[in-house]
Amino acid sequence: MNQCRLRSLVRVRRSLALGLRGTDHHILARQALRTIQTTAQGRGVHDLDSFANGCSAAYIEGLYNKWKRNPKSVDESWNELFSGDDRTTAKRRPLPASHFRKYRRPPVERTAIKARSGARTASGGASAAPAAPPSDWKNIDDHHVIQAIIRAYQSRGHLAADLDPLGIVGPKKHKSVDGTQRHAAREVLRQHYSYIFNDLNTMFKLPSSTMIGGDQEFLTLKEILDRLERIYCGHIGVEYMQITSLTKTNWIRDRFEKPGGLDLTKEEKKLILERLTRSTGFENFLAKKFSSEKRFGLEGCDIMIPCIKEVVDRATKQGVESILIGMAHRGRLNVLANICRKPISDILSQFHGLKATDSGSGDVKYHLGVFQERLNRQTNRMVRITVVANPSHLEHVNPVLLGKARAEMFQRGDTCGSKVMPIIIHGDASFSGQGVVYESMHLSDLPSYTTYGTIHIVSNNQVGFTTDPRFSRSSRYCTDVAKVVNAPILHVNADDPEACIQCARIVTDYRTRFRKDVVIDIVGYRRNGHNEADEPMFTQPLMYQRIRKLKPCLQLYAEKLIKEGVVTDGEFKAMVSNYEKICEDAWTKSKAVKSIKYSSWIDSPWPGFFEGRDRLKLCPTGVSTDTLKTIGEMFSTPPPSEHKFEAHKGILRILAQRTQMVQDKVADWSLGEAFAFGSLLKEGIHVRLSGQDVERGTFSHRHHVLYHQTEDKVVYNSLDHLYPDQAHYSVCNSSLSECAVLGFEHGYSMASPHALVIWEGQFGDFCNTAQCIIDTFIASGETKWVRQSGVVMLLPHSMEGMGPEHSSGRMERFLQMSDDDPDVYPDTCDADFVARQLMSVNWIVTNLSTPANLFHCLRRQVNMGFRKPLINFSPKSLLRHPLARSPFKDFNECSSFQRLIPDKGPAGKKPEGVKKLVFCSGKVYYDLFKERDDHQQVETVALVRVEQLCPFPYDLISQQLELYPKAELLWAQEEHKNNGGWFYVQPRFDTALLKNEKESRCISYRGRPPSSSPATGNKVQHYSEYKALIKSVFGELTPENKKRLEEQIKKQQAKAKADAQSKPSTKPPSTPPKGGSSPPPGKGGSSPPPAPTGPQPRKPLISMPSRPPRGGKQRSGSAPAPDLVDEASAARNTEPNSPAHDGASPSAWKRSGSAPAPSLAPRASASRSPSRAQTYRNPPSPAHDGAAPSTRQDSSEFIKRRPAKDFGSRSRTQKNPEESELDPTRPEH
Ligand SMILES: Cc1ncc(C[n+]2csc(CCOP(=O)(O)OP(=O)(O)O)c2C)c(N)n1
Repeated sequence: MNQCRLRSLVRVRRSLALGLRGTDHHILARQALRTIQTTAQGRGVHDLDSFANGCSAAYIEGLYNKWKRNPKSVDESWNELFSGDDRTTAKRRPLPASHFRKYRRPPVERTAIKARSGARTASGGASAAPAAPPSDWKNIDDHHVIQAIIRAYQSRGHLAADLDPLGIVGPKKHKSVDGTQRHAAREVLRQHYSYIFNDLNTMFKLPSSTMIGGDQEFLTLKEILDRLERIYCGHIGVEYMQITSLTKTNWIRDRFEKPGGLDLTKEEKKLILERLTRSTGFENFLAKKFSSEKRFGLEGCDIMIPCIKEVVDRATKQGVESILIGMAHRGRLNVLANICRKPISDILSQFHGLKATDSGSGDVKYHLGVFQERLNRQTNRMVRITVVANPSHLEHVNPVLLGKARAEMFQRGDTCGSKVMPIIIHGDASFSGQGVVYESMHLSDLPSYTTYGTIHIVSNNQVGFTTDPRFSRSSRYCTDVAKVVNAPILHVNADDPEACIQCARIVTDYRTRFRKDVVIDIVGYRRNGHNEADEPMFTQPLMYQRIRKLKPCLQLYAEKLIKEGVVTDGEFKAMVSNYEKICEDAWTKSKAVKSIKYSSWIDSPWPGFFEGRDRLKLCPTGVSTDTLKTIGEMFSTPPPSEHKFEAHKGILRILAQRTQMVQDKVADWSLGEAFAFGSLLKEGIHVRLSGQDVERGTFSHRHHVLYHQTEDKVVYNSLDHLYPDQAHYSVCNSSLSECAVLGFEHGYSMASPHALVIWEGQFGDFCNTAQCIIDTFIASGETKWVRQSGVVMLLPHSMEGMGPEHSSGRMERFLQMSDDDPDVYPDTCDADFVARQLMSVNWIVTNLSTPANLFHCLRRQVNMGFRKPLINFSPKSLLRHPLARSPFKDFNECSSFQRLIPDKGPAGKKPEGVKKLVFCSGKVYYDLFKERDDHQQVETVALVRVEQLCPFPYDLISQQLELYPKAELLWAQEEHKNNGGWFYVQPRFDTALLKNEKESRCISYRGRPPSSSPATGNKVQHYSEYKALIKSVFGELTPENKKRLEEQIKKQQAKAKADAQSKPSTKPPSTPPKGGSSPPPGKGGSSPPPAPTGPQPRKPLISMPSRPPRGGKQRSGSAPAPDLVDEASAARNTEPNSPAHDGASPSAWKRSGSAPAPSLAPRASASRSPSRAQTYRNPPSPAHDGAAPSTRQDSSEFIKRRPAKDFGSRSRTQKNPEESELDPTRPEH
């Protein structure tokens, strides 16, 4: 390639890049250029050289695309250039001069040529390009301007669209040279405005970036402007040029620009009129019958109902079987009547003020949910329509709806949203004002949260209560938030029903085609005040003067169709009176209704779940040792070596430590949780764990997903591959949102009772950003809407000296919202007391202290005959605390959840000698346990753990009170007095004490004083508060105790030193809990205690176990080892569920210095659906032999490539994982 050509190509490339940067065009243009480069081989490159600049790049690209489709569709000269076929040139037939002029190589500016040729000559390059007549410049420029004008309309035409039926926010018309009034104001056409209106009859060739010509290649300027004006500045304003995908923008262009594409038939128009008649008729009827009742009517945006109906019809035709709608008050009753077809008499009966026959507190009529399954007559297909019950808190139903939709997709095995479709209806003020909208939008494209496109419909009445949009948002449109997800936004004038219906069609088709979010903004008005009793003239006088003069949309449209001859006046009147009759009949029927049932407004029925079931039967939660072993082995085994999965060395160490635990038959927190998940998966229960960084776990303890160290997005999740026919385990790191993600998981849990759905907060402290979801859905959803949910919230909580916002999950708030009566002692003699108590409370609040109890508690969530939210305050330092471990026998068939764990040590064995009975909950128990030992009060102080705070375990508490009749009663907590459990437990203890007539004691508080901040940020203060708490329970350390402890510490230090010298360097990290509240050695604390796993000393950390062969017959788990059998049978004869360290001498655990292993596990695909929707099971594997994991399935399935966006090499350049991610003691902030 000669120098000249090379330089030219470089210039062309630069021009194209400059002209098109930032879009897909850029890539396309580059490809085109590459082809041009190749095909132009052997030709003079001056052709390219002179055409290529920023403006013409798009033009060339367009021509090139067109040529690629059909070489004859472009001028011969272009064909020649693109094909690079010199023979064509030779044989070319002579073209008319005018034609040839257009595409002849344009002239090159003489001075430029001179300069360039000078440069070339200087460098020994080529000669100057020939000149061309200046008239060619004009022609090229004109085409450039046409192209720019077309683009201006496409990208900014919406700014001049006629969207407001009130004409308040309207385009200013400008008179052009031909006398036509045009909307496209200067802000659309900008610099082209003055240029273009000089000669409207010039013929122009249309670029490929527009479809306005249809089959025509040439149009006059006037025609081009008229068509663009009609398309982009009429009653629809479409925002789509912000979308970065060329396919999508072309698709939308095609739908809007193609001539005739938006035309409707007479029949279609008639159908719109009929539906509009219903929509308006329903509001009119309610206004007539209940003039003073709030109904939040739709008047002014009545077309929304026909729009939704169009979406429903069209989506159903395209295969959707279930449509979920989330919306607020405005027009909701109309949606129930005319979209869901809830019998109008049922709706009207809500106005009669009737008593409910079932329990619950109910909700106002415009918040109730609906579930209807019916035949859609338009499509002759069955469709389910759900309107999810919602609170007054605007927009907060959005994530709940999305979660429910996602779960339904999962249940149906719908992997692309082809069967289930969510629709969210927004108000204009709330859409732009509420942060949850943005948070929910950001879930739309995440693999584990996507609903494959949500249709957003804004009922934009241009006012929020009494506030004008000019004072309620800073963005031009209320819909601007949707741009963050690249959604096309169609603004449409609500008084043009046909335009609205066209938009409804386009958004539905867009969702079906691309599975992405899309928005229609129906710009109307609100004919009445915010509610029907409100006077809008107080605050919007001018607006309402206009509204009063405006005819309703129905009347306008009827007049139009009558004029067009689509319907007669008589036909229209008949439509109106027919619907009036329907409403009147329903009214008569509704008067016969004497009571209502909340349950007939349920949005998430669980057919078959409650029928024939003893709801009060609590099924056992323990599992066999074999199951534990299978799960434990798989959970601690690295991916199969044949896949060369490179796991991090730190992970391999953690797996090895897990292996050790399995061999020792003891489980730490992580293993306990894995046992719960794994055993439920085995039973066909789908488990979903979601939240920020949950895959690894904030405290680096979980590691359910292993990451390939040299390949991006290659992951391994062993819990999803435990059994071939197990249910699907989904563990997903969420977006950094509490509100939307918790709402989503709550919605997910509503879809089916056969799933364990867990949201984990990064720290419990952050759950208050989801307070609205907690208050309005989780705490009160059941009583308002008779709807159950078993969602679990895991909230890391404990005072570890980590400051005010990393210490408290605000337990007191959850307890305060619990609806069990503190003054009523329940009937504890009832055989079903435990289940009944659980069933009648609004949620369960736990603060657990052992892995086994976590296991049982999580399993109980799905073993109950009903569903209840569980709020569990999970530990931080306990995740690795040597005492917070449970032996396998605490998980087996004889064990169960312990609502209260009594003292089983010397104090519990000799209760008569006990002077203080200390009740506590959660992590503080371990502090008290150690300090009691240090203070040598193991026989005089009994420590009792209240694991389940709500519902309060009255029966067990009373037993404890009776067991220690002479002891002083204390409640010890690490939280401040106005926080934690104290205010909840105190009146309940009083109630329990009052029950016993002989009782004269009362319980007193030991803990931090009240504070407005949940925790100090000062470590010194933290320790002094800790010491004060300990002192208040045990008193000062005696001099003898101090001396004894000092000696102990010295001994331990000497031993540790000797160990360090004798042991190999592969020793596992034995890190004591970081930031734990236990005072450091030398400050009255003691060294970390050993794992209480029995008499044998802890083995040194083994090297990585060799993985059992997969797919073969031999397996390690097929026959339990003799010691396991013994363990299981022995366990059956022992007292169930006794914690490992109960009864163990405190000094025993001090002997060993080995800290527990930080734990972790592996993972796979995030968005897989089950083969059998009902049971949530994974597809069966042919390799399954019904036994241990080693033989189960083709191991190639184990390693998954994540269905996530490719962010290139970014992830590879993140911080050094060695330094941060795998530091087991380093919690993330
Ligand atoms: C989170 C929240 N804040 C405030 C309110 C009180 N409120 C009820 S309706 C309303 C106006 C909503 O305006 P818009 O979203 O435009 O819907 P419209 O009622 O106009 O249809 C307000 C502020 C509420 N219900 N929820």
